[in-house]
Amino acid sequence: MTAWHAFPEGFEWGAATAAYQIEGASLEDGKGLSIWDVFSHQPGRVVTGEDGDVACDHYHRYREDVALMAELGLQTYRFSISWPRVIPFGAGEPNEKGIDFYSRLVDALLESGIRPCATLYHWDLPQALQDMGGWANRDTVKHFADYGRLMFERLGDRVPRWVTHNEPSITAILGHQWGVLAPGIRDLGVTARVIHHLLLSHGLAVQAFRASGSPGEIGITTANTSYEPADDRPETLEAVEAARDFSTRLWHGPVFGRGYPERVARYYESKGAPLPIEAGDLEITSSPTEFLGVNLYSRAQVLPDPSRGVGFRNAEPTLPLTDMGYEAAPHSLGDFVRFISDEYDRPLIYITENGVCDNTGPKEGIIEDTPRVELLRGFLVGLAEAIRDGADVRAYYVWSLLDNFEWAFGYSRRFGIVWVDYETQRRIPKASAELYRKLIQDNGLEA
Ligand code: IFM
Repeated sequence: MTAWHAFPEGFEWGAATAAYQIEGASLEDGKGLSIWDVFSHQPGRVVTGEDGDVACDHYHRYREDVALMAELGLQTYRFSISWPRVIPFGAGEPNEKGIDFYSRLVDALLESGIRPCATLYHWDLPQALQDMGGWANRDTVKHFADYGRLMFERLGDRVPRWVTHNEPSITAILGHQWGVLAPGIRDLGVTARVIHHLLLSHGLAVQAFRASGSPGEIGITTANTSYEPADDRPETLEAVEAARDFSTRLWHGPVFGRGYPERVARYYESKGAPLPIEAGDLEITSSPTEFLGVNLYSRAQVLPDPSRGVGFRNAEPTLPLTDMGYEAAPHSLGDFVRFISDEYDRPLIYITENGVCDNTGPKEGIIEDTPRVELLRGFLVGLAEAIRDGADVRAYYVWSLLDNFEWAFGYSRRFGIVWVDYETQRRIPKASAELYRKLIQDNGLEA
C-alpha cells in the first residue's frame, strides 16, 4: 500500500556541487593552484589518471547550468567557492576576475529565483598555503577567516546561506591520515593538528561573518554515517558509541559547545599526536551558528574490535551496494537525522548532501537510473518521517546536480541527476531529475 509523504510548507529543495568537481578553467583568469590541481596531476593519485582541469566546464557554462536548475524547479543551489580562484596564493592580493565569476553566478541564480548557498571550503586549499604546512599550520586558520571576510564583504548582501567547511573529517582523515585525497599525507600527528585547525577556522569564520553584518545564516557541514549495532551484545552497543565518538561527536562536540569526546582526545594523546588545543579555542569553535549541514549517504553496522585502538570496526555489508560500494540503506537518512536531533537538542538541520552513485548511462538518449530513483525515494520517505517525529529539517540538497569529478575516482563514479557527456559537455536530465522535479512541485512524494 502506498502513502503520501508530505514535507512541511516552506521546505526548500536544492542541489549541490563543488568548485573543483565541476568548474574546470583550472588556470584561467588569474586562478592560483589548489592542492587538487597538484594532487590530481601526480601519477597514481586518481585511479583513472584524470583531473579537474575541464571537469563540467561550468566556469564557462554556468548560465546554461542555472537555466537547467530553473527547469528542474530548484529553489536553492549549493556551490563552493574555489579559494585560489579568488585569492590565488591563499593570502594577500585578491583576484578580481575570480570574484567576479561568483558574483555573476550569484546574480544569475537570484534572477532565476534560486537562493544561493555558498560553501567556503570544499577541499581545494591554495597550494601556496600547503607549501607552508597547510591545515597543520595554525596560520592557515587566520588566512581562512580573512578569505571568509572577503567573501562576506563581496557576496554577503546577496548570498543568504553560508557553509564554512564541507566535511572536515574527510579533509583531515582521508587527506592527512590515509593519504588517499589531497594533499596525500599519511601522518597521525599532522591529522590531529588538521582536525583542530579546521574546527578553529570554522569558528573564526563564523565570527568574521557576524562582524561583517551580513544578513544571512551560517553553519558547518559534516560527513555522516548512520551507525547501527551488528548484533545486540552490550559490547556491540558500546562499539557503536565509540564509532559515534570518533566519527560524529569529534566534529559536532566542539561546534555545539561540548568539546572533544574524551576517548578521542585520549586516543590521539596516546599515539603521540595530541590535539593542539590552546586556551580559548573551544569558545571559538562553538561560536553560535544558525544551522547544521548534514551530509549522509549510507549506514554502517559496527562490531567491537579490541585489537584496534579505536575499539570498533565496520561489519561486512549485508545490503545491496551502490556503484560507490556503499550499502543501499534508505532508512539511514531518517535514522541519522533522529539521532543528531536528539543528541544536540533539536538543532535546525539542512541536508546539504544526500544522493546515490549510479553509473547507468543513456540508452537511445534516455537515462533510466532506477537504482538512484528507488534509493532517493527511500531516503526521502525516511526524512519525511523523521521530520514528522520532530526533527527540524528545512532544506534538502541532492548530490549532485551534475555528474562530476569524483575525487580519487575521477569521472568513473556518477552522482548527478543530470548526465554529463564529458566529450561534448552535453547535459541530459536522468529519470531521477524528473522524480526530483515532480517532488519539488508537489512538496512531497507517494511511496
Ligand atoms: O562528491 C562528494 C562530495 O564532494 C563530498 N561528499 C560526498 C560526495 C560523494 O562522494
